[in-house]
Amino acid sequence: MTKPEIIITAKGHAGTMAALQAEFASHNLFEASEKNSFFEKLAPRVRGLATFGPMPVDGKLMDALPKLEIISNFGVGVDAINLEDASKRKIIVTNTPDVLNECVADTALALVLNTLRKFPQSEQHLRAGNWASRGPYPLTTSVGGKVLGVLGLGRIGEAVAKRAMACGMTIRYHNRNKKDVPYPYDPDPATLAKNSDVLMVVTPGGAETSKLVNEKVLQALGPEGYLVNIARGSVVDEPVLLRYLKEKKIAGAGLDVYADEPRVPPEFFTLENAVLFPHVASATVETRKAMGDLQVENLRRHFAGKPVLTRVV
Ligand code: 8YV
Repeated sequence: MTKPEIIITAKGHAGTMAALQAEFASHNLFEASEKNSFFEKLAPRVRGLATFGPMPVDGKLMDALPKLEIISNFGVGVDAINLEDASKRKIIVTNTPDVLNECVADTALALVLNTLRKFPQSEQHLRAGNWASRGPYPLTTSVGGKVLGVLGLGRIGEAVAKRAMACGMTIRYHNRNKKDVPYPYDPDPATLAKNSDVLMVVTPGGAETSKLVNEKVLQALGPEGYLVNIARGSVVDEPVLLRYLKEKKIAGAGLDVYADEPRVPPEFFTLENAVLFPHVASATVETRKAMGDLQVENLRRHFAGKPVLTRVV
């Protein structure tokens, strides 16, 4: 039986790449010297797209592949894929939810701890020889007793809340719709920010949440408040955040995501009140394998005529 043909948009985790290449007749977009002729040549045959990373997948790209049946994304966030365009063309879109919840929540908690307690900065103090020459690192602020405001209390948000409570934090949240959970609900992001010590952004990306954390929200968070973002850079107004950090209009920020990854505005690098991770939330061998397995399984099932496991549209 001939293998279904797919395009792989970017180089992913080695095990996933090996599985995709073994099971499907795969073509690597990231190795193509000329993208237009690459698509033209494959257009009559390609039935699947395995997507990795932030490359936009829009109607124009879908039209360039008229036989496309499925887009299988590596990652829970599908903000780079135009879902409306896919749905209009009856193209299935799948993602990799749940398998990454625990690792992403671990990263969120690490950012809370590191941002409030300034562990990376204090380590830097030691490495620079300042402990012996200048004395102990300045005191920081406790995590226990603080209020964590979760903006986007989904499956990942719940896993973050559980961890934060183990550290003695109390939880509040805002979602578009109130949920049946034991945490107090705030009606909008600014109210949540006002009522929280740490605002934790866990919403999906995309047009609906673009710059949801704007100047009004950061102002409400105030000079004693901290922002942590493990969602998407697009959810926060980045230039405003940068200004608020520089001017100490908020106390600090812990970021795993940025507006234009992997480019991070260099002004961030000089800020003593920011902890910056390079989008590593799900980046463990175990979780990336589980994400890849799910991505491959969705393609496998689709081409075997079975329903996919994690369909978005
Ligand atoms: C990955 C993510 O870093 O799942 C997501 O939406 O942002 C991360 O888990 C990303 O998918 C890697 O391509």
